[in-house]
Amino acid sequence: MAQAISSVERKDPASVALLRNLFQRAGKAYVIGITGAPGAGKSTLLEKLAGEYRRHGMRVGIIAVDPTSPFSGGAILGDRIRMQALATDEGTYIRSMATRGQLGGLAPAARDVALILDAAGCDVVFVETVGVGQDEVEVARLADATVVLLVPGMGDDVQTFKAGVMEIADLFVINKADLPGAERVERDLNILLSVAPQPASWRPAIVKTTATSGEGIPELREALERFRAATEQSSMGQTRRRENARMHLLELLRQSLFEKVAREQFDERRIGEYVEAILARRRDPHSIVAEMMQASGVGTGPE
Ligand SMILES: Nc1nc2c(ncn2[C@@H]2O[C@H](COP(=O)(O)OP(=O)(O)OP(=O)(O)O)[C@@H](O)[C@H]2O)c(=O)[nH]1
Ligand SMILES: [Mg+2]
Repeated sequence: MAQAISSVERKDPASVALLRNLFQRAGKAYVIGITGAPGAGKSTLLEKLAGEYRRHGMRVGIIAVDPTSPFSGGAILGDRIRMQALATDEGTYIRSMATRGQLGGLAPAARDVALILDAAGCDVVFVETVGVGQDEVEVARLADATVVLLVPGMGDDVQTFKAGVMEIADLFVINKADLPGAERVERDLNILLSVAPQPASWRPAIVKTTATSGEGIPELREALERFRAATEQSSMGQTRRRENARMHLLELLRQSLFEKVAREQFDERRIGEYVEAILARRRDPHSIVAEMMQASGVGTGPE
């Protein structure tokens, strides 16, 4: 599995055939995205939740995404330490991925890794992402269910909920429920949900947890299983899977085109020259791009 994942991450030519073969075997796993602010307790929660699924006889895969921002150094090491209890469990597979260097963004690569874990027999695959940017929204598209973690007293009050996060959440977890303020977050969230437009068949569940002690974890698993049952057969689930497949296809196309042109036309020196030409208003960016596209044989070129 490790070799397959590395091959996909490196985009070896052989990985296309590998993914094609694995695609036939995949499609059974329940892919759950977990997102939330840095330090919200995602990894701690995941370790407990994975343990809970293991007790129900499920095999678990975990993809922990390291945003590799200058502010989060050591996140991978941190996850390893936090998930130590799982490290020796034969039914759990943990993999960290770095977003740095992912030309096409995190989501396509994470989806392929999830596919590998799925094909290898994981019943549940968790994808942990830090909720700081576009990645969280993209990861929500690859997941069958998206869990958004909130914590009391960290500026996650309703006033500061990011609009995008409200839209992607299938389930809300209020973690660190042992800290003061959890009730208030729950109350505010309920008010917000009662006014937000929702698909008629599912109002996002709210589960309070204390990841450090494991409190609320069985309830979280049950809520996730209820969501799965509600979406598996429903038209809401169908619509979502269709939309996800469509986004994935378009994303892959976008990425492939970009990589083709980038491989053939990019080098730092040339980009630097273009940038200077744009700054000096000697060239406009649209015609530069059109020129690059034409040189790669994927465009008609500038008028
Ligand atoms: N009091 C309290 N602390 C918690 C709880 N859950 C996690 N923590 C602590 O919060 C800190 C961050 O936990 P992590 O699990 O690393 O959080 P994370 O969201 O994975 O962090 P990043 O991956 O770095 O974004 C750790 O010190 C945990 O022990 C909880 O329910 N209550
Ligand atoms: Mg973490």
